[in-house]
Amino acid sequence: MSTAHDLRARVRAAFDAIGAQVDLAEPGGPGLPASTPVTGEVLFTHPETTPEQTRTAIADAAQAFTTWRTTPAPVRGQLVARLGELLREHKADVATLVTVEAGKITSEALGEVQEMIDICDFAVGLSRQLYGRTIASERPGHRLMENWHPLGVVGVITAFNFPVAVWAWNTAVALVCGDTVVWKPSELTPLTAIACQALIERAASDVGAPAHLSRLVLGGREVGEALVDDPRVALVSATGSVRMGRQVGPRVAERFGRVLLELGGNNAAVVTPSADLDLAVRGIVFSAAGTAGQRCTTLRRLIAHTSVVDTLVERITAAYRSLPIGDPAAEGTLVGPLIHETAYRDMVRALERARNDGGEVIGGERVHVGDEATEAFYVTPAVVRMPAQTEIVHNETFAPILYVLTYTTLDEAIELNNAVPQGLSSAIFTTDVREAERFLAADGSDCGIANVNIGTSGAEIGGAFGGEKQTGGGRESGSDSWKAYMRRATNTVNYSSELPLAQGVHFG
Ligand code: UN1
Repeated sequence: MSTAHDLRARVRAAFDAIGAQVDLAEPGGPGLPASTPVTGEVLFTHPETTPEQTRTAIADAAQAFTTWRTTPAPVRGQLVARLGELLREHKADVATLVTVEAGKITSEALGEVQEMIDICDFAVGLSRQLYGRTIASERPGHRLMENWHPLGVVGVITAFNFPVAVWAWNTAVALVCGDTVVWKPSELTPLTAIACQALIERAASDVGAPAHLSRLVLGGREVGEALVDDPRVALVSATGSVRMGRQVGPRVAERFGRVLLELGGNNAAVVTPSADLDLAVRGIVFSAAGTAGQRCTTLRRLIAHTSVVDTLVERITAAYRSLPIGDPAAEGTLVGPLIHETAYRDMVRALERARNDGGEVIGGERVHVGDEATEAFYVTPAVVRMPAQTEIVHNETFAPILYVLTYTTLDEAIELNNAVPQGLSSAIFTTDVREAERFLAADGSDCGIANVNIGTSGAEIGGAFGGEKQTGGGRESGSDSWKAYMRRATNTVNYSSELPLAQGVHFG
C-alpha cells in the first residue's frame, strides 16, 4: 500500500520530470491543501490565486487573444502539436499525478492522458479544417458565406474526476480556434493542473507562441465566480454537478456570455433477451464499477428484461466479488478509492434510501485498505435490485451504485431510460437490429450519447461529448464541437454594380 511519504515522492519526481516550478510546501503551511484519496491525507499545500489575480489572469488572456486571433489557425495548431508531443513524453508522469490526486487506477490514469493526446491530434487536424459554408444567394452578383472567427477568452472549469482530459478537450480545441484560456480546476486536483500548466507553457515557449495563452487559477468559489462574472470571458465551459451548472448558467447568461455545460448524468443500459450476456456483463462491470463509479458517464441504472435479469445480476455480482479493490497504483487493482468522505457518506445515504424503498442491496460496504488508510474511503461496488424507480434512482450519486430495474416491452425500457432528469449517456445490449435501431431513433434514448453493445462510459474523443436535459446541452471534444468555441459571421458580398434588395423589396 502506498504511504503518504511514497505519494509525496512520486509527486515530486513527476514535477521534476515535467519541470513544474511550483513551491510545494509540506502540510500545515499557508496556502491550499493538495490531498490524495489514496490515503486520505493532505500531501502538500500550494499557493492560492486570489480573485484579484484571477482578474489579472483574465486580462492577460484577453491581451494575448488580440494577437492569437490573427495567428493563422495551422500555426496555432503547431502549439497544440507540441503539447501533444510533451504529453506523449510525460504520459507516465501526468498519469502518476492523476492516480495520486483522483485515485484512478494506473491503466485508467494512462487512458486519461491518452485522451489528452488524442484530442491534441484531433485539434491539430482541425486547425486546417475550420470550414465555413458558401450559400447560394437569391440575388445576382452576390455571394453569401459564413466565416468562423475566434471568440475570445474561454473560462474552463473542470471537475476532479477527469482532472486533465476535460481541460485538454477544451484547451486544445479553443487554442486552434484562436481563443485563449483561463482554467479553474477542481480544488481537489491542483497538482495535475499545475503539471499541465507547466507543459502548455513549455509548449508555447518551444514554438514561440505568445505567453499567457493559457492561464491557471487555483482556488475555490470566489475564483470561479471571478471567472463566471467577468465580461471578458466570452465562453464559460463548465464540467461538474447540476447544482454548479444551475448557478453558472444563469450568471453567465445574465451578462450574455456563452456557456457550455457538461453536468451530471444518470446513465442506463438496457439489456434485451437477445443480448450477448458475456459481452453485456463485461461492458456493465466496467461502466458501473470502473473509476469507482466516479465518471459522469458511469452506468447507474440497469434496465434488464425480466427473462435475463436474474442471470445478469448473478453474473455481475460474481464479477464484483472478484474485483481487486485497493491502492490504485498497485498492479492488478481495478477499483480505487472514492474521492473523499463526503462521497462515501452520500453513497451510504443513497443505499439507505434505496433500502427504505424496498431495494435489495448487494455490496456497497466500506473496505479498509492498508494500515494508515483510515481517512481513505474504499468501497465494494453495489448492485441494488429496485422494485420500482423511486426518487433515489433519479438522483446521481457519484459512487459505484448500480440500480437494477426490469421491463417487459422495449417501449417500457426506453421510457425508463428517459425517465430521469439527466440525459448524458445510455446503451442497449441486443443482437436484434430492430431493437438497436429503435433505441437510437428519435423516439428512442433521449441522451447525448446512445451506444449499442458497449457500456455508457469510455467515449472516444472523435465524437461530440455531452448530453441533454439537466446534463446541460453542451458538446465538447470531437465532431463539430469546435463551433461552440468560435463566433460565426454571415457575409454577403455584392460584386455587381446593381443593388437588388433581398425578398424583392423596392426602396426608392
Ligand atoms: C467525465 O466523466 O466528465 O466517456 C468525462 C468517458 C470519458 C470522459 C468522461 N471519455 O467516460
